[in-house]
Amino acid sequence: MRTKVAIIGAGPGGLLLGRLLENAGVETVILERRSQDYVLGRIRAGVLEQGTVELLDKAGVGEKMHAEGLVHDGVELCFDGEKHRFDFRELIGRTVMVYGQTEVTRDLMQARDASGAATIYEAENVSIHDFGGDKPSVRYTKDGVEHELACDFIAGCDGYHGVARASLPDGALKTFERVYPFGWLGILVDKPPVADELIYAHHARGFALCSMRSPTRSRYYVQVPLDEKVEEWSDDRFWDELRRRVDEETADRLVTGQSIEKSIAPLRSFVAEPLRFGRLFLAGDAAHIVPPTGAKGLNLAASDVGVLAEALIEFYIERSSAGIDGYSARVLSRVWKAERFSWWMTSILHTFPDTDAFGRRMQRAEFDYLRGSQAASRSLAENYTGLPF
Ligand code: RFL
Ligand code: PHB
Repeated sequence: MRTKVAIIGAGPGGLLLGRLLENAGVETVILERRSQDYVLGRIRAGVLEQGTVELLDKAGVGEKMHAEGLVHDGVELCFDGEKHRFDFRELIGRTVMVYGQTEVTRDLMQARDASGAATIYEAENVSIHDFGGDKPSVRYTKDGVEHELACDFIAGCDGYHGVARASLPDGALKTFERVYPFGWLGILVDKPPVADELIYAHHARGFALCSMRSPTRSRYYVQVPLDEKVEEWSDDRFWDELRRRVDEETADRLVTGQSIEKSIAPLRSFVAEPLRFGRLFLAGDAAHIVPPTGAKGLNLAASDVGVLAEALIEFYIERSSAGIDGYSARVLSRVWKAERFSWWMTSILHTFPDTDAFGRRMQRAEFDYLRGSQAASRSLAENYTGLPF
């Protein structure tokens, strides 16, 4: 089998890249280790930057998102029970869209299925070869049969634990990492959200987030120590803990119910450099990880593949390598700014085991400065709604 671009991973990054390339007439094959249902069963991101919304529109998969997604003009930050609303529309004239990663992924999968482009789910033992030369290839096993896919380029959109980054020779990559000493315990529940907008809460007991997927489905998170076991968190224990961390009015308004999903995600900052090796590109979580506090992970995956698609289309249509040569530097400059914002949001909103009294006052001073300063509020709004692509 032969294709132009072999894409590893059918997460939002790989699927969006496939869609943008197919729209420009560049043939792709996507290889995904898991089944379609497994990919759709992962509950992850919920907030799309305006630029991501525009890219999904450009890809021709925005219809359902505009019909069902919730446009949010702002968010609330709550510090030890005191709340302040940041109105992004008023501050900088931009908004975000609440529309789940599951829905984005489903829309992209449906568009791909309808177009007839090849996606091989449950592809085992995927391995990548000869990407240093002109004739790269990908090998995989499907239903016990080994296959080889010859291609012009390989796009590693296979997430943090994928095969693409792991296949690079020692010393090819420089990596930067920070592992945080806590995780997020998240639950999904079929009850109306507690508020119209997201509430990010700092409390001495730990961070909490009130989010949503729709007017009838809510998503809540609380910060927990890394060694916490999800089995030890009954729904009642979760609701009690959440109530303690938010302001009184929110606690009183909370509509609780039986969770339909409950899981713990560790928090990490990670960047690999560079993101291109001959004919192999890394994009999305394969290239970098942000802690979820800034809601940037999915958005970065989208902006990476937006740049990569442009570069590959330029190669095929204009016969120019300028885009692929500049891919790594262009993407990394935006990635580092999103890393900074996610790290900063994490630093001010979480309770760190080693934070002393001075450190807590610094967190408080950050909050007071943010809510009192138009300049600081605009900076928050600019970063949260997404820096330019
Ligand atoms: P994905 O989604 O991990 O997809 C990678 C795909 O590659 C497959 N794969 C392989 N396929 C073939 N062979 C192999 N050897 C393979 N190894 C892996 C995997 O099965 C998978 O299907 O990466 P992608 O496309 O780069 O997308 C990244 C996003 O998923 C991620 O950044 C976000 O979910 C992060 N994130 C959030 N991002 C936001 O922008 N806004 C948010 O509000 C937000 N909230 C979150 C989040 C992530 C969370 N968790 C669970 C980490 C909230 C949470 C709790
Ligand atoms: C979510 O709804 O899952 C969500 C929202 C905002 C974040 C992280 C996760 O910052």
